[in-house]
Amino acid sequence: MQKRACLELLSAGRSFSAAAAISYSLPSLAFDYAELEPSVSARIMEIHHSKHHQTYVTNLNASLEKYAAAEAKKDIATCIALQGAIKFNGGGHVNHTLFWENLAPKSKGGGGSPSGELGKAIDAKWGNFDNFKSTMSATTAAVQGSGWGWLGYDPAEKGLKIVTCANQDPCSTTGCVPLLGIDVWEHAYYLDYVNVRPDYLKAIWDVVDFKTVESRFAAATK
Ligand code: MN3
Repeated sequence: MQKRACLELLSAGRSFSAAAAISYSLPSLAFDYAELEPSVSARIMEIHHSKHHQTYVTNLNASLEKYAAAEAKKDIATCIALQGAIKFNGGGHVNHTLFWENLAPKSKGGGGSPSGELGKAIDAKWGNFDNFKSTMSATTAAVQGSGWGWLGYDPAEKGLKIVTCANQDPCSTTGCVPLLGIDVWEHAYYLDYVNVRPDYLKAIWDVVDFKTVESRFAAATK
């Protein structure tokens, strides 16, 4: 990955330090860990945010530091070797940052339905909101192994799309702008739902914040 593309990819939560490497930090949440219950337990939220997401941030920063050192030495072999770690941990950071922002407790706007232009676009593509939800849940449930389901906006086709990504590949690798992400790594649901991923994918809609999804759609289509 070219460094420039890498920087564009990793636009979330970035700050510049005196060193050549860029450092990222764990974003704070707009709600308490327990506030997404019963859809997502406080225990899952705490581990998911403070352990899993933190680890992606820590490993991303370490990889970028090594990358900057290798680049300064014109050590292209090391730069190439680091690209997998940058994609995985950078994707993990970008994906989780988007995910937390598109979740909210019911008391703070979670569990609503899309309105405005997004609501119209969803109805035009899937007939109605319930059909969209069941289609996205089914598509996301079918991810093999660890990955993500996304509602994305495809600028080439000027339309909405449901896409899935393996591991921590960001939605942008599909050519779509991410609007709504659902994490289906086992760490996102196993403590609450054990092996029944579809039950998690039913309950998650009660804490999706469509105001965030609408503003992402507006930004992508303007
Ligand atoms: Mn996760």
